[in-house]
This record gives sequence, C-alpha cells and structure tokens, in this order.
Amino acid sequence: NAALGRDRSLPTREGLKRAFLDHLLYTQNKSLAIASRNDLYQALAHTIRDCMLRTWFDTASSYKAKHSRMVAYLSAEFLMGPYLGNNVLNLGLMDEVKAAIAELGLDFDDLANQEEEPGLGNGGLGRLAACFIDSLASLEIPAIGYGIRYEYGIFYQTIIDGWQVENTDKWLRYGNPWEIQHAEWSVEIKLGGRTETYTDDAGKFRVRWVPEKTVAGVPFDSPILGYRVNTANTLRLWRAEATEAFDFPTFNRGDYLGAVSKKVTSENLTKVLYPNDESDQGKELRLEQQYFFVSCSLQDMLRIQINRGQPVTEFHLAFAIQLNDTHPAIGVAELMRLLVDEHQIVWEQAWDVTRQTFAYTNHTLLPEALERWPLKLFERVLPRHLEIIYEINARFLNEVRIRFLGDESRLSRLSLIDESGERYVRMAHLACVGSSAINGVAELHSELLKRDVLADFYAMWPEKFTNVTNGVTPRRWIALSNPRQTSLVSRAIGNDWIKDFSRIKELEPFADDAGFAADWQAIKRDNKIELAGQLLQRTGIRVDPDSMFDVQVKRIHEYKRQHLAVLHIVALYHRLKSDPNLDVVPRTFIFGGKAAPGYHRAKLIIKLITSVGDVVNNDPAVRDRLKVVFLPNFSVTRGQRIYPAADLSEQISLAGKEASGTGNMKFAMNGALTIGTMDGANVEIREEVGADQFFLFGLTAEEVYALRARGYSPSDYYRNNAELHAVLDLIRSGFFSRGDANLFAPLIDELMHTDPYMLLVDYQSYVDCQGEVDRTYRDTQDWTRRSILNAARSGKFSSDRSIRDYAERVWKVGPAPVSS
Ligand code: DL6
Repeated sequence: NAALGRDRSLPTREGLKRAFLDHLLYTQNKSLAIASRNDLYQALAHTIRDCMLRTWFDTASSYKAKHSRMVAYLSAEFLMGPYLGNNVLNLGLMDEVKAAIAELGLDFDDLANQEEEPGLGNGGLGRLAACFIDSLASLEIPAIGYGIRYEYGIFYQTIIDGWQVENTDKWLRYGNPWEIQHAEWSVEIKLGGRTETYTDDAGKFRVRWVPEKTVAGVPFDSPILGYRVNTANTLRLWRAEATEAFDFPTFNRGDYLGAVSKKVTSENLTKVLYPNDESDQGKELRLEQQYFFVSCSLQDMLRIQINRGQPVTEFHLAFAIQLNDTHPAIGVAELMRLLVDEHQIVWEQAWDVTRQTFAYTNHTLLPEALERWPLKLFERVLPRHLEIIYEINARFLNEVRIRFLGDESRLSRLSLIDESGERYVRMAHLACVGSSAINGVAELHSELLKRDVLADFYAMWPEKFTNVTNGVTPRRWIALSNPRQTSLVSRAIGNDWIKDFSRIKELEPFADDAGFAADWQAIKRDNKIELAGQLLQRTGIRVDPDSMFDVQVKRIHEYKRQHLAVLHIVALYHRLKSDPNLDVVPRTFIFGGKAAPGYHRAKLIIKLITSVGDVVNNDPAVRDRLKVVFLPNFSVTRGQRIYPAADLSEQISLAGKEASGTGNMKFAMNGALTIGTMDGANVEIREEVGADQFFLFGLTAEEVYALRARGYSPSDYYRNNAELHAVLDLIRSGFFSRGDANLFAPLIDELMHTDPYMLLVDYQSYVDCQGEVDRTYRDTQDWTRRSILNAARSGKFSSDRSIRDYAERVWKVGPAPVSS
C-alpha cells in the first residue's frame, strides 16, 4: 500500500500513524483513549525501532559477507542518553514523525520526555563512548560497542535540605524498547577457584582453570544508527545470569531460599554501576564486573571469527580492540588465556596477536584514579590470569633489562606488579604492555602522560604514543538539543555541517551580519527562557532570562574546583552588600553534577553551593542581580537543555588535572564563551576559537609544578589578599550555614592549610577575569559576535574528527558503506 510507505523502514506519515496505532494495540494492548503516557512512548519507540531493523540486519550481513575488520570499543560505561529523539534525527524523519504524532492529537516532545535515560556511566568517559559509537556508525566504520547492562545505572540525585541524596535508578522498570536479547549467544564465565596442570593428547604440558563458580553472560543488543546513512552498528551489553537458575537438590532438602541463592548472587554481578569517577574502587565485585564483560566480549568476538571460517591466529586482522581506560585492561590477559589455554596457540604467537589487537586510551592524570588490584584479591578471583600476568611480566622485564642494563629502579617502576608495600597488579601497565598504541585525550594530557604518569613506558616505546583529542557528536549536542540554532545555521550555510562538522566554519562571516546576529541572540534568549522554566519547575527558583547564564555542570570534584566559583559568588555578594549601588551585570549561576556517594568533601561542596544560594537568593538587596541555582540530577537529558542556554562556560580545573573535558566542547558549539584555565582541551579550544573569544586565567601546568616544587604556602595568599580573607572568613563564620561554624570548616581549613588544588593561588586571577567577562557582556553586539565565532570555530571538536584520527592512526580501518 503506497500510502503507507514501502515497508516499515521507510514509512510515510500515514504509515507512521498506522504503525504507531498498531504498536499501541499489539505491543501495549491499549487504545488511544486509555493509553498512559508510557504506553504512547513505548508505541512510538517500537514504531521507530521498526524503521531501523532492516538497516541493522543489512549492516550485520554486509560485515559478515565482506569480512570487514571491526573496531570493538570496550567500555565499562556507555552514557547513551535517551534514544528516541536521536534515532528519529538520524533516520531523517524528525519533521514527519512530529507531524504524524501531532495529527493523532499528541505531542512528540511530551512522549520523548517519557523515556528513562539509560544512565550507564558516570560522566565524561561514559559519554565519550556514546559519542564515539554515534560517530563510528555515521562514518560507516564497522564497529561494535561492548559493555555492561547494569540493572541500575548512575543514581538519581535529589537535593534535600541542600544535601545530595542518592536514589536508585530503576531505568528498566518499564522495559527497554531499544534492545533485543540474544540468549542464543550467551557465554559462560568462570570465576575464582584454582588452576591445575595436565598433559594433552599430543603430550604437551598445559594449564587448566578449575573455577569456583560460573555465571552466564547474556547479550542485549541495541542498534546504533548512523546519521542519514545505511549503517546501523551494534551496542552489545552483557547481563549476568545464573548458569543454573534453580538448585533442585537444595530445594529438595527443604532449603527454598538456598535453592535460588546462586541465581541472586550471580545476577548481582551486573546489578549496579559503581558511582565513582576518577577514583580507585578496589572492590571484588568491581573486578568481577570488569572481567565478566571483557571475557563475554572476547568470547563473542572469537565466536564471530570462527563462524566466519577464519583462524583464531588471525584475530587481530578481524578486530581492533580499543580499551576505554583500564577498566577492560584485563582483556590482555584474557585473550592470552583464551588463545593459549582454550585454542592451544603457542605463547609467542598468541602474544603477537594480542599486542596487535589492543590499543589503550588513558583518561586521567590523577594518581588515585589509576586502577590497581591487591594481589591477594586478584588471585582469589582470577587465579589463571595472575599466572599469565606473571609470565607477561617476566618476559617484559627481560626486555627492559636488556634495554636498560643495571637500572633496577626502572624495573620496579615498570613492573606489572607494584611491590613497594602491599602487592598490587597495575592495570595501566598491563594495558601499556599489551597494546600497540597508547593515547591521551587532549594534546596537553598526552604530553603530561609522556612526561609523568607513563614516562617509563614512553622511554621504552615512544612510537606507541599518540594523542587523539576528544570530541562530541554534533548530532546529539546541536542538531537534537538546539533545534533553533540548527535551523538558523542551516538556513545560512545549508545542512551539510551536521554530517561534516568542519564545515561549520562557513558560519564565520555571519558573525558580522547584523540580521544573523540578532537572530542568534534571540535564539539564545528563547533557550534561556526554556531553561528558566525548567529551573523553576525543578528547584522553585525563578531566574531572569535576561541575566547572564554562567554555568558549571560536570561531576563534583575538588580538582574541578566548583568551590572556586563559589568564592567568586561570595566575593560579589560581599561587594554588593558593602556597596549596594555597585553596577554589576545580573548573573544567574547554574550548577549541576553528582558527587560520588562516598566522597564527603564533594558532597560538602554541593551543600556549600546550595547554602550560599539560599542566602543570596533570599536577600532582597542582591537577589535581582545574583541568583545561584543547583539543578539536581545532571544527566544527558538535562545537559541537552543546559548547553544551548549558556552564556558562559566554566572550565576552571587546576591546570594539569583535567584530561580533556568534553562539556567545554558542547558549550562552545552552542555559542557559550569559556572562562577557563590552560587545562585539558581548553588549550585547544582557545587555540581554535581565538584568544579574544576565551577568558583565560590561572597558572599553567608548568607553573603548578614549579610552585609545588618551590613549596606552596596557601596561608600567604589568605593573609595578603583582603577580599579573599573576607570571603573565607565569611564562609568559615557560619554566615551561610545558619550560624554553624563547623559545617564548612573542613573545606575552608583545607584551603588555608594545604589547598591541594591551589584555589587560593588562582583566586585573584579568576576574579579579575570575571571582571573582564562582566565588561564584555555589557556590549551585547560584541558578545554575540564572539558567541557566533565560538560556534563557527568549534569544527575540530566533533567526535567524527576524533574517530577519523583513531581509524587512521590507531585502528587502520576505513569505512565500509552498506548498500541499500
Ligand atoms: O576522556 C573523557 C573524559 C575526559 O574528558 C575528562 O577530562 C576525564 O576526567 C574523564 N576521565 C574519567 C576517568 N575515569 N576513570 N578512570 O572519567 O574522561
């Protein structure tokens, strides 16, 4: 029936309506009259999924037929954000779907808002993985994302009495229409136990792992459709299940609970995402999670390889595996185990295959985030892997001995085992030794890795090191979240920029076009009005859309220095109270972000923000000029509203601490100006957008090192800076904590005595720079011009560019378009 479209892949508007009503009846068993909003969302999600299934199927068949080399992106986190809008966008059906839904008397955005976001990540690292799989599909590169299907994702944050409270994230409670379970590809995972030796039929000496327990890994697949291409790659997430759901002998003995206890403990493995970023967790279950998903994924890749009739000794020709930080680094030992123990490949050949398969991305310079596992724990969970790691280490250290004769301290620095006290397995070392390429995520970060954290590995293998600066997908972060800016830009330069983001530079001449600038400004205002509505609804705080929206959204961490922004707010407050007629640009300070539940100092920073907000927002003398809002539960969904509405982007980490940052890129693309330090990708953003478009302050990484080496005394800064003195005293006095002088004492005392993130050093420079922001913002035309230039010059920060860099320099793969 032509009126309904060719088939479910390419429906007309009538076809969409029919499919939607069919799903409402046949999937949800409801009619329009009695459907809940969730029923309507589910029906629409299934309708859109149908549009993608043919492409998904064709993609898999094409890869199989062509034996395409695949990228396997291994990541313990994929922070995907809601699927519906993104899939409709990538299908190119946004207008038709919106119209079809409207003709049924419904609102697309309203239904899309029903979606429970899969929060399967903590922050930057997980969101990067999501941007990368969007870009891989959009660039038509054969790829598969492997990860964990956590039943509960990152906690849902509420704010009660100014404090963060964590609530379970039951994202699966209404089911997930975007996934298909493939029980037929389940694999078995061993854990614990011991190893034993035996002689095989050919008389060879071999090792066998006798596990204490086994669990099943069941894959759940979601299609990752590229933007307006005929490629849909797969995101394959693993769920743990009991190999035997029910223990009959135990049941027959009358132990009814015991009969299902194995099921419960097995399924605990993928129950919950560890809510920590940038810190070492060191929990047994976490190691089990990592090993579980890595072994599932490697066994799956070997199954694909064998099914294609290719020898396992050519595994590296079929797969390029990227390790997203060290969480999947156990893959190096696991692939060795699979090749040597299970496929009887000789060690040397297996090692060649392994090294040519893996590449490793480091995401942090913070020492506390470098994963290491107590040897005892590691041995208990993965006894065979420890033996393999010892063997890798022995051979590696021999190589080191030959290269650096007599250099004993180098041997202990490089060893895969840390023996300086309690013994640990160093996962970053395993990743470096087992990979053919090692990269940082911004130029500065990659340089600091070579100089500092991985300096000994750099001395060994300089050729392995490279930099791939992060990027974000302009589909989700502009086309989907900022439709107004998208149409304006497309009217000016056409819409090819969505696919080829380097073309956004064609926008540059429009920075001096008065009509365009007026439209740009009006759009920013509309976006701010929308965000203001959401702030009111979620916090009860009314903000003025004509004030400057000064935004800091990211994980709460001392190194990111949200409290430096608070010192500035308190300084402004203090000035306004001392001089009520002071002329300042009205500002709304917007904060968002989660603190790791066990990170008390970060939680205290949230309490500080909300407490300062309480005082400032309720003080009639200043409340029309300063507002402070903490928007609870920052997430991908919230980010989509926030980035398009920001005037000023706060990227104020201590130089040398932030590996890259990716929020900084999202802000710039959406026309916010940055105030920031020379840290992470800020350095490259400033280089691209131009120094005039970037408010720079603070020490450089070099200066931080030098100052630390000289000896840093924060109390000197406290004594010598009257305003800073007053600000710290005011917070310390209990003024913002209803007279409780103890509440913020730990925070302030630390600043005054050790100040590990050097807030007091950068304070004056930051506050002066904010003065410059204030002056610039007064000239609306000038600000708007700079805002347009920021967006126009952000072409480098598309994740498509990052993926092209990886494809050429690390994976050596190219596109393999799927014919329609
Ligand atoms: O590379 C993605 C992202 C960077 O943009 C951030 O600068 C960095 O902090 C973050 N790193 C982590 C580290 N987690 N671990 N391990 O999340 O990666």
